[in-house]
Amino acid sequence: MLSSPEVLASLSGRFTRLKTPGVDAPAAQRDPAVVSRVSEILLDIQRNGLDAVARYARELDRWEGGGFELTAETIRTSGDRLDPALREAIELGSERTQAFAREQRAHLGDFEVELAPGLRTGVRYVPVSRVGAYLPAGRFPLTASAFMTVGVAKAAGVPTVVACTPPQPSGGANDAVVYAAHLSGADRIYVLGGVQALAAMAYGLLDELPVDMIVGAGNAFVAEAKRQLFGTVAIDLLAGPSEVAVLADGTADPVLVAADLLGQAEHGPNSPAALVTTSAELGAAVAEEVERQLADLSTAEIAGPAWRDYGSITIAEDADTAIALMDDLAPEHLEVLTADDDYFHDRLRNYGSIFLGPWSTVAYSDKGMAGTNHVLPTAGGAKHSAGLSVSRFLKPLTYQRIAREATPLLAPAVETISNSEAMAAHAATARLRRERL
Ligand code: HSO
Ligand code: ZN
Repeated sequence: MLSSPEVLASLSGRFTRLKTPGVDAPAAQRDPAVVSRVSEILLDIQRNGLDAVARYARELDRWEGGGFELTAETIRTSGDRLDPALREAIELGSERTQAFAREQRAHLGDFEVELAPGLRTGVRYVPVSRVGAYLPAGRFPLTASAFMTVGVAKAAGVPTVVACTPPQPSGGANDAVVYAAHLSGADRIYVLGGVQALAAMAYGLLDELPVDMIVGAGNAFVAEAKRQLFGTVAIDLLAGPSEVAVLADGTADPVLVAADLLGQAEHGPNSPAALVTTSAELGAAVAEEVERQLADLSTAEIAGPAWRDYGSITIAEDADTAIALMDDLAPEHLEVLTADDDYFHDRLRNYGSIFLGPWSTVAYSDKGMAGTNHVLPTAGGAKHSAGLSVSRFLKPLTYQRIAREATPLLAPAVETISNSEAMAAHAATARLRRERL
């Protein structure tokens, strides 16, 4: 979440910084050691198949089991091993996320239009056939990721969705993640992590066929594996550290603003959090409040360095300057806490997902309770892309039904263009039809 120097220069004099990030270099480029290690593993697995997958699972994840697929019994009983309140929350989040995805699906309509007499063209939305979801379960298991990937793919109508989740130190899979994947409709779940999991899904080593698309977040190795597998399979997006930005005016409550900044800074020591405000008083109050809250936050050893190194507070001269600064940051999550949230909602263009008003907080979406997807573009990706949603699993396939009577409208122009390009065979396909009239 970096500002571009050109945009900052164009806004010069219209904002001041109350807190600048402690490190000014952009987040590290891809680590060459990670890049080469991942390509080594992928090549090995491509050549040596499941044996290599099992070897990496043993070496990297201390996997001692036989096969990787969870039994129907383990999956069915995963919910029973959870605290009842957690179980209920997972049920709620899974249902809410699918409800939103089904609604979005309903708004993506097939259509057919007659563009000219005898020329009918249309679109049919057809789901991808096979999707592989990676469900991380490291320090933070992100239970809701299953709703966002498996559940939304199922809502799109994807016939086969398989999920991989890494083994826990105790040996098996994380029960909450398994229960979430199960409720979301996973057809098979494998206890397999890291690059080997992605390779196994992409190369079709786990069951009969390779998947067409891999979705879901993971560590730097998983992200790099997705990047290298892109082309062999489709991917959702390459997510970097989670980000939050808050756009607030003097009406916002500094306690909530500070809490919401720390709410995502907790993801990792390089998670950016930015406040852009039209009120210098609010800016100062938030700066103080963040320190106060950090003092008794159990994850302060992560959120503290994140705020120190990647946190910022910017005072904008007016609402439109704040909007321009925010559109340049293009944050993954954007909260708007102002007296007129609609003014900002109508004008802001670059963000992964927006949260309007003091009662809308990012964690509601993160945990699946808002229904919206939490797989969102980071690192400025929101300038050109949207997050994962049901539409990503659907291919808008076009078709055309062209009747004889449309030939005079189409053929001569196609011949003219083809001949001008010296594409004789193309021209012939049109000419032959014209001659048959
Ligand atoms: N903020 C993450 C998702 C998440 N956070 C889940 C906590 N749980 C990416 O949007
Ligand atoms: Zn989060």
